[in-house]
Amino acid sequence: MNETDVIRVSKKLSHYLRHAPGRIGIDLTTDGWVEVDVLLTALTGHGLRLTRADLDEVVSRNDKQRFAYDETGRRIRANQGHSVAVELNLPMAIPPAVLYHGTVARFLPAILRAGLRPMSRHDVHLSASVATATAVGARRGTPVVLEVDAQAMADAGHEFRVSANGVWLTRGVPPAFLRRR
Ligand code: HQG
Repeated sequence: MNETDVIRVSKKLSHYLRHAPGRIGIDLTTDGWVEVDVLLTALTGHGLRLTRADLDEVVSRNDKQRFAYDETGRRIRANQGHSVAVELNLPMAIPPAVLYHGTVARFLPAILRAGLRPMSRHDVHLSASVATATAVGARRGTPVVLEVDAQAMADAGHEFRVSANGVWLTRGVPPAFLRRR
């Protein structure tokens, strides 16, 4: 598979496994899984003919490791980023002292007033590295990176989880824990 195909298939998988399983007539379990066979059949029915080997390739080559198989290898899910109701059952984790969030200047007034909110996703997405946060912000324009005092948040009882692909997740970040970098 060439890189363009991997990206094209990844985008479709992200869409179906995070946001719109109904579009291809599949159901996700409450923790986000779908049987690989069911997924491949549904994709074929919607014009995307993939073998299991193709899917393996996309899962392993995806730039952000967005997808994972369960321990049996028979089910697949998106590691994070859902808008459909799922409970990923990720364990709580102790965050690094500082985490980063990439956004753009036009959202800052609202963010500094209301804090970081999950918007259409389940959680606010935070990164352990400035570079990743910068890339996330750059999807929308000139990136602005916010520093999150994750240690103070954790001390104050806010819960953090980390997805299988290293994205830090929390339900919201009040403005008091935010600082423009
Ligand atoms: C902003 C991609 C106004 C927030 C990326 C962001 C990431 C507010 C946007 C992952 C706000 C939400 C997530 C508030 C937050 N008022 N705007 N109170 N609070 N915002 O896409 O973090 O490719 O849902 O700053 O790489 O940009 O999908 O979140 O700009 O890891 O795997 O509202 O998505 O990964 O946008 O990106 P998003 P995000 P994937």
